[in-house]
Amino acid sequence: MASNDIDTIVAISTPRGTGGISIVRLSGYDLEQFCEHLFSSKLVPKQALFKRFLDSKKMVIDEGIAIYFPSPESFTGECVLELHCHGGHVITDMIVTRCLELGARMAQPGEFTERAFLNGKLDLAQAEGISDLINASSKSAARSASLSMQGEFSFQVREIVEDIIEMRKFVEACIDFPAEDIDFLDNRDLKKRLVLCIKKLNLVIKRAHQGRILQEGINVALTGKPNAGKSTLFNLLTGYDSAIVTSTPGTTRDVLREKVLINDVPIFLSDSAGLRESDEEIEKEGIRRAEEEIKAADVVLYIVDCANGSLNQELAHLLPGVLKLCSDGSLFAVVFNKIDMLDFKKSDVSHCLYPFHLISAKEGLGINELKNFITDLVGLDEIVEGVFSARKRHLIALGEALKFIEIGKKQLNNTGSGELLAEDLKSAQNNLSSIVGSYSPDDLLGEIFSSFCIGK
Ligand SMILES: Nc1nc2c(ncn2[C@@H]2O[C@H](COP(=O)(O)OP(=O)(O)O)[C@@H](O)[C@H]2O)c(=O)[nH]1
Ligand SMILES: [Mg+2]
Repeated sequence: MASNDIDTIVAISTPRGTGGISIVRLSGYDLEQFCEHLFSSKLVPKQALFKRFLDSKKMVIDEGIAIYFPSPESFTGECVLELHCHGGHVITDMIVTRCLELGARMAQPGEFTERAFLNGKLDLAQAEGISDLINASSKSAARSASLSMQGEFSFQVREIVEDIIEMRKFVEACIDFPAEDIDFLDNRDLKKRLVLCIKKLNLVIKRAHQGRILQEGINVALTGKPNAGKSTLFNLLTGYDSAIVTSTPGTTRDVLREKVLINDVPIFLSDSAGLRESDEEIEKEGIRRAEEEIKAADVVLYIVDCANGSLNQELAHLLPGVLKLCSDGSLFAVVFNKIDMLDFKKSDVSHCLYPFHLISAKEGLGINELKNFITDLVGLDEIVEGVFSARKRHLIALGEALKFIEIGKKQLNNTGSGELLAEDLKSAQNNLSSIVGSYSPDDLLGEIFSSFCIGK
């Protein structure tokens, strides 16, 4: 598209509200005329200049700083103008209105970053890193998003793509020139490269998996029989008494949800009704909702009152029913509570088939260890160095790429067929390329950028 066909977009890039300053940002190509009308003077590239922002009658709307970044040396790659005005709804709206009068249109969410992507300023994973950085809810999430933004994730993906391209060149040459008679089965080097590629992919997947958890958090459902101490634990972990705790079984009916940071990991914790047979209408509905929580959770913590006499019976009978409710890929663990009430040791439950931990929610015993237990459970035991932020779509693409390379390797071993391997390598490459955006359908781009905030 010719540069003069591109709309000039405008948006308030700082949060709405009152503050010291607000930044109104424009991106497009014909910003010279904006400057002339808005300040009655020209701008010097890349210099912060004190200016008076004028309305159509040359009345001063506000005074502030204007910085002009001529194309291509700007965030979007187009000409960008930043207007730093006083922070307040009315002033910023008046400046935006003036820009609209001068021919700009309001930017769509993420449109500045989308333009940066389309102009080759950053790739898709970097663009997503920016959005993740803005939305980060913990220091680790911000650190990992910053690495993605700086291109670390893309770099590692591109490195694997290059390996795959090299392998494809070799395999396709063998197919095209059979006279050379290169025997795939005997090509140790190719096999070694496939093995190395799988190893690299697995490491990237581990980092991406951890990065996704740091970024998006995990849903943890507390469940178990009535009176096990779920609400007591919920209150302890969230830091305040939102759940009612009583010794009357069946107290909790509604689902309570809170977001907490556990070891800097965002956790969406839920407390719900205890699981038991009940004829009472309200409790039955509470149990139904509790079961929905179990189904939706990434991690189900089954709380057991270890002072209750029927511990083994509970483990043998109730627990398998709960497990059945858990969704595929979710994690399940048992937390033995009330260890303050009796002399209870790990060896007393060594027959428990699931990962377990011992606590007293009432006395706060074993709680720090429980926090580590939860983060270990989801694979954050040892945070691999250089974790970058990632999203579900990245993990799916990485998983697919790994699957294709593994199938290709098997096919090479079993049949020595170059054709099949070539196809698998191509599919793996396409999946990886979709992460950085060099192979992404338009609707995917639309979906990604529309989730950004306006002004970014
Ligand atoms: N001794 C002792 N009592 C506990 C502990 N945790 C909870 N309780 C008590 O057990 C009863 C039920 O607790 P609650 O949190 O309401 O259980 P829920 O039904 O699973 O939500 C209350 O009287 C709590 O004070 C614990 O670790 N030790
Ligand atoms: Mg409760």
